[in-house]
Amino acid sequence: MKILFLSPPSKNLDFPPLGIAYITSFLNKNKHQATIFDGHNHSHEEIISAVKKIKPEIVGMTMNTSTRFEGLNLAKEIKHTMKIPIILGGPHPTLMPQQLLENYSYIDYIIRNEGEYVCLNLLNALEKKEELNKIKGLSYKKNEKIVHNERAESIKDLDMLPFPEYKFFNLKNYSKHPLHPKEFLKYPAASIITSRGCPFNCTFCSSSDLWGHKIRFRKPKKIVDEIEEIYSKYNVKFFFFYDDNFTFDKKRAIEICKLIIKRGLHKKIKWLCKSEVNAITEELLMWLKKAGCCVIEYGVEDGSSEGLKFFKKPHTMEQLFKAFELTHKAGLEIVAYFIIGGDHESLENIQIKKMVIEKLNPTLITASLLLAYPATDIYELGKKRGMWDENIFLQHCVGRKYHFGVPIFYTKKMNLEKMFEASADIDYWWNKKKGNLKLKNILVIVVNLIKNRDFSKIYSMGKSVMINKIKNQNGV
Ligand code: B12
Ligand code: SF4
Repeated sequence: MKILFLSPPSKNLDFPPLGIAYITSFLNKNKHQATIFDGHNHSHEEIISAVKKIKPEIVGMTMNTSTRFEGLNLAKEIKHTMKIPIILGGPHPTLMPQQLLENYSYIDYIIRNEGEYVCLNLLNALEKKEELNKIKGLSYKKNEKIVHNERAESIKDLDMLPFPEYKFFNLKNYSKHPLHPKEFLKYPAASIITSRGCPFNCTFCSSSDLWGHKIRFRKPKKIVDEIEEIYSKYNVKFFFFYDDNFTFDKKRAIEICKLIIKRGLHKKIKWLCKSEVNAITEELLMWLKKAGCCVIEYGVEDGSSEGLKFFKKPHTMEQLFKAFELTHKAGLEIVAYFIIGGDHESLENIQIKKMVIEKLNPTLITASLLLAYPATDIYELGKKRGMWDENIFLQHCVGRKYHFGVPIFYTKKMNLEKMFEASADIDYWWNKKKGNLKLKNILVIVVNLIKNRDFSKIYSMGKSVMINKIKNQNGV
């Protein structure tokens, strides 16, 4: 079948959506005609006119919670003008299939969790006009009733999958990481996923739910083959290993490094990976560095044991300090992610966070507000406290109680205003100190906030800039 994949025209996307790139190459290998229209930097109208020109038999759309309305608006218009079936997949449809099928009549099918085989089975069945009740992982409407078939098994051997199809993306359109190596700024960057899933269960995160609380790995040879292919086909010199936890299996991570070095790629490329601090050892860091890794991103989240417990983080404070000490020693740049909010959060805890940040000394930090994504413990806790119910995701979630279209989890001790202020203040304070706040970056942030109508954050940022300026003038 001729299927076209789309991703909503988001203002907040640094990398091509790998999920639809994986499904596209898998379907094409299995005799369907799959393409992607890269909607990044295109308007709603431009995407619709591209779909009309391509004339697919069916459209597949990836969607997360933040991009749900951009995606739904596109789906609605495509359905009304072209009368073709619409499939949704990705985080939000996987976590909220009932609500989407119940409330948006133009959605025909939802593919939950891992998409490759389920999508293939659906297209084959539609082509042969077969019953859909045996397709595991599929949700759909039958005689006005919504049916959720049982969950599909995870793909056992990820190495069976062809590499994701990059040719439909205009890589130059995607933005650069703030720590992008200067010498590679003129080349495109790309992301790679070397494993799927995460065995942990942090209270704010939906990743482990999406992938089934287990981690599955690809083999080092295939990963390095993929890097070589992207390097030679698209001239990509900076790679992001966007696994939830690239270093979870240290032995495998070191094997990947050794293979990168063996093939001489470490002299041609640089890369970044995400890791949990509890996986870090001196030996591992030595190999990462040797193989061209220049930045490591850690999910720190909080600076107190109480906070780590609230978020069910898999690391201790001791492991945190040790990992940062070793990473500095190895000469890698560090991006540290923090969360503002939670039952432990207070103005005193924010001060503790700041002290911990000074001690850890990361190159760059992001202090995000605690958001309640569907199916997370945080979402359930807020629901229990009467802060919201499932209908919240039917709303656009714009205004001071929301961020990125998702409700903010706040408490009496740490209300919305204090949270916005703390987040803007920490980001500004540390990133200014480390020289990361270039005028261009600030403008990009402000323009994005205006587009997202996040006026509370703009106000808090402005206030934070003023307060810090006054403090500096007074030598505080
Ligand atoms: C890399 C990444 C990013 C990158 C790139 C995103 C991108 N271009 O896709 C960056 C850093 C830009 C990013 C940004 C954000 N991200 Co992000 N990101 C990830 C991460 C770590 C990996 C995504 C990935 O590539 N996976 C690998 C591919 C193969 O999997 P996949 O995309 O899920 O696709 C599979 C299935 O979902 C399904 N599928 C997907 N789409 C479709 C479509 C159809 C039609 C079908 C049939 C099937 C299907 O089949 C695919 C193959 O099996 C995930 C966590 C995770 N491990 O999944 C979070 C994750 C997706 N991100 C998340 C969030 C919240 C965000 C942000 C909103 C964060 C923020 N506050 O700014 C933004 C939103 C950006 C945007 N506009 O989409 C959440 C989503 C939660 C939710 N309920 O929506 C996740 C799950 C992380 C989490 N901890 O909860 N992200
Ligand atoms: S935050 Fe990281 S460690 Fe925790 S569940 Fe999500 S992916 Fe796993």
